[in-house]
Order: sequence, then structure tokens, then C-alpha cells
Amino acid sequence: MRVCIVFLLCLAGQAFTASITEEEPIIDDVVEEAQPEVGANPVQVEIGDFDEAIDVVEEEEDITENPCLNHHCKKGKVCEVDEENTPMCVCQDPTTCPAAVGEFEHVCATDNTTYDSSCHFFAQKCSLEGTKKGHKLHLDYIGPCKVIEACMDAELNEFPLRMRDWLKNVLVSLYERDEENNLLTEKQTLRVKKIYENEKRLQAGEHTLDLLAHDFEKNYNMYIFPVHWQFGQLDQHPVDGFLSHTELAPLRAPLIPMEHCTTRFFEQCDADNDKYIALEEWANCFSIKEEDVNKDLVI
Ligand SMILES: [Ca+2]
Ligand SMILES: [Ca+2]
Repeated sequence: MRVCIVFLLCLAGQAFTASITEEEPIIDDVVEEAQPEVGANPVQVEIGDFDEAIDVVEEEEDITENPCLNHHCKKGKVCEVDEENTPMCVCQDPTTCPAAVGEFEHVCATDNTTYDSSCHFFAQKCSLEGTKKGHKLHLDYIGPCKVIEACMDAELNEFPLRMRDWLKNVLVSLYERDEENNLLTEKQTLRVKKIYENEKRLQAGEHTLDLLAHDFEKNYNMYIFPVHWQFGQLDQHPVDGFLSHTELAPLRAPLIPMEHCTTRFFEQCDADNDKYIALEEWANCFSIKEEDVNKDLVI
């Protein structure tokens, strides 16, 4: 059941981003022209659409009718034209945000304030642009703010057990549903096929932690690719072998309200504490052996 919930939440979390850093990631300030194909993967999201750290894609096309038509603004901003009919991005008025339909549209920010929706949050963040408060304000997780209990050491160790199993099951499920070959690439399909066809594979379901631990030991090889795959899904802006907090957000933000060890887990993944999770650090977090970390598996 937990797997299903997490899976659904990740789907639900597509329109959100988060960052818990006190500092803005340095290398996130890039313009991404080509957006990855969206929808194939529960955690693959339209980062460019809502990513607070990615700059605007300016398009210089000659649009006679409405200069704002092709002028995209980052989340929290909307396009307006000035007196010379030149489009520019200005902070969105929060009152123009669509009303939240349900509680799941609420978001909790790092100031422990619940915002009606991510639109309201980003509009507020924009209005604080240039201030210390605005710089520190980030979307933390999806859903209204709530007390998140402390994560105990023993619980922290359980987190990767479930997460690895979940990643493997997500991949297998994509493979099973991939009738039109658009959920996974050819290379990914080949990798997952091996896992899918392996008779020793632990089927998806409610498993005890002991069984998950035992399976990881016994079928270790089946977990190597899913861990690499997830890294590749998140490492998109830019594709550089490092995950910023913003890149991690699509996975992290929906999980936090469900799994109270999420924040601590990803914090400790960044072993050298440089605010980025390198592939090696990521793999190590999931107990993938150093000799099995392979950039070529990030496909
Ligand atoms: Ca990256
Ligand atoms: Ca690091």
C-alpha cells in the first residue's frame, strides 16, 4: 500500500519543486532550451515550467499580435508589455492564482507557512526578490505544513530499503505498461527487461524490512540499474552528474509528508556537504558498491 501511495504522490507531485538550501544553487542558473520528454516517469517533471532557479527562455521572435505569446516567465512571474510593447516578466499578483481545489494543492514553505498553492508561493517569493528573506524562502514540501516527527537512526536505515524496492517496482511497472515504447528508452527497456524476466525477482507488495534487506543481499544486481536510472531522471538541469536541491525536489517534495526521514536521508547523501549529490554519493546512499557505480548506466 505504501508503494502505491508513494507512487501516486509522486505523480501528484509533478507540478512542484522545492529547495531546502539556505543558498541558491550556483550552477542552476542556466537556460534550458530543450525540455525532456514529460510524462513517462512518475518523477520526471516539467522542471522548466516551475523551477524557481532556472532562468527565463527569452525568445526573440517577431510576434506582432501579442509579444507575450512566446515570452516565457519563470514561476512566480507573468509577462506584461511595457509602453514600447516590449514583453517583460513581472511578479505575479497572488490574487490572480487559481484557487486551490484541494488540500493537496497546498504547499509548505521553509518559513513554515502554508500557501494555498505553489502559484501563491512563487508569487510571494517573487515579491521578496532581492531580499534576504526571499533568498532564504523555498518550497519545502507538498501539502499543508504539519509537524514532521524526528527521524531516528534506525528509521533512517529503513528508508533506502523501501526506496530501492520502490524504484525497482516503478521501473518494472513502466516496462509492463510500455506498450507503445514511449515510457522507457530502448536502452532502458533492455536493462529493465533483464530485471523483469529474472525469476528470482521479489514481486511488488508489502514486504517486511527483513525480507527487503535479504532480497537486496541476494538480488543485489537487480538494484544497480534502478538507482542509476533515478539519478538520471533527476539530473536534468543541468545534466552534470550532480543533483542540486532543486533537481531533487520532484522526488523529495511529495515524499516528505509521507516519509519523515526524507529530509535527513537526502541531507546525509551529500556526504561531502557541498550541497550537491554526486552520482557516487547517491549510489552510496543506496548501498551500491563503489565498483558498481557506472556513469554509463545513467541512461
Ligand atoms: Ca544536475
Ligand atoms: Ca556532495
